[in-house]
Amino acid sequence: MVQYAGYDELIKKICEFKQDHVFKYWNELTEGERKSLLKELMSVDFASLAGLFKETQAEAGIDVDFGPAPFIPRPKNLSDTAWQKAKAFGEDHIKAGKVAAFVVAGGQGSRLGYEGPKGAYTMSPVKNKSLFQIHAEKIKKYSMKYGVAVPFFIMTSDVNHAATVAHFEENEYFGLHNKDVFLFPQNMIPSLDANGKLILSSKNSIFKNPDGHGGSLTALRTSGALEEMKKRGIDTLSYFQVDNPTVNIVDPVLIGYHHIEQAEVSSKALIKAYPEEKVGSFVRWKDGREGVVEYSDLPKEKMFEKNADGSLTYAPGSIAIHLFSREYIERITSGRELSLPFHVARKKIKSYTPEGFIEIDGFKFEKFVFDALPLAKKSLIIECLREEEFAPVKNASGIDSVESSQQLMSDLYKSWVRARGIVLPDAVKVLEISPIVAVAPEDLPVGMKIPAEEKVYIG
Ligand code: UD2
Repeated sequence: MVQYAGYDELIKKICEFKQDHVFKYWNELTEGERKSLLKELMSVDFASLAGLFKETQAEAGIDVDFGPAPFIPRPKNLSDTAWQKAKAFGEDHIKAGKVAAFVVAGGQGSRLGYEGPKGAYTMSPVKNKSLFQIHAEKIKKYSMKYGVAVPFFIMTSDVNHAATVAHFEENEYFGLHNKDVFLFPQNMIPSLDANGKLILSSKNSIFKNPDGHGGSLTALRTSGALEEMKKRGIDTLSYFQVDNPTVNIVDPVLIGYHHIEQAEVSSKALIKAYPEEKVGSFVRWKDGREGVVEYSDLPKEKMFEKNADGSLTYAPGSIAIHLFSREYIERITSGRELSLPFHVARKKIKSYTPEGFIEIDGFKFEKFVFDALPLAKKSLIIECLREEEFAPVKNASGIDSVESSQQLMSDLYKSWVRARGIVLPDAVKVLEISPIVAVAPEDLPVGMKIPAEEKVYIG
């Protein structure tokens, strides 16, 4: 057994949990390296990890005693009284400076073949702006439109924090004041190999993965972000994912409904295009709690279940757009670590050997943000349209790819132009409108001229 003054208890525990292989290279480590390994191991919750590994060996099951959750359908005619009332309420709320934007951006662009923060991936159809630039420019536009700063909270992870900060600094925060942009990393959790052992990522460190977007609620507290919001009088946080360039980040209608209905969490739903679409389903359990069941957990019979009119029973899909009340996050994280369940993903993981890395089978553990939804005293869901708010960039090609996202963006901008009665020359194949010009059709100046070129950027 290795020895190190002051760490006897820890070393004993590591041996008891049969994880002492982490000391394999102990004799080759410098004093500093030994200390850093021990410090890292100090933060590991060995008992919880053992419990998580046990779960990987059992057949995981979820409570399937649920039906579809009710939602507020999007009216055919947007002059609908309730819709307009919500919009007006929401606009006043934004103008009062009570809304902040929050993006979860702890992931890398690996699936796109890009080894950097996913948010720094450049993809807009004409200008090739990064996802972060698109989001930041929208937030700048909201600030201009509503005459108030909309603070931008960005959750990164240890894997990409430094590169994300650099992306914002190099680009001068895309026109935002840096005092209104808050970047903070989420927590990390060790991964395990197929036998439940910690995995070495070097001679003196263990492999960890970000703890999932469900870790964001705890990270908001531990990073001081919640405190900052309170200081600024923010009561509503608009949560979204970094990979969706058409997200309507600050939506007065959703904000209005959220407050009028006194919800703690409000979410956007779109009608699934087909039963197996890779979005979560909104459900209501027998005891009245509402939440989301991920597509991979939805039992097949429910996935394909149909209503009498032939529509899918579980049609409303979650696109990971939520409004959280600040007080709700404060309440559920008041014990500091919000105990949401961990979901297990079987992954190939790079394990250190002195001859180089080898890929092994392992388990990564992640929390999902939507598991916090059932903790809300009141939640609501409103329908939105795919073509207006959902163009995810997940894959290098095919479904939810860069190409499909660019097409959706261009189509959306063209629809804004038409809605405004602006002439769109036939020659225009691809159109991009800078968020600084418009985040909604009504922002476009009537009488605007669009050049008859194949690719047009309005900026
Ligand atoms: C998510 C949803 C799915 C649907 C879809 C819409 C889950 C489990 N699934 O699927 O139901 O709504 O999105 O696009 O939520 N992230 C972090 N830290 C982490 C892990 C993820 O910040 O530790 C961020 C990541 O940068 C990205 C977002 O969370 O912005 C989504 O992550 P994903 O790509 O793993 O989610 P996906 O596409 O499987």
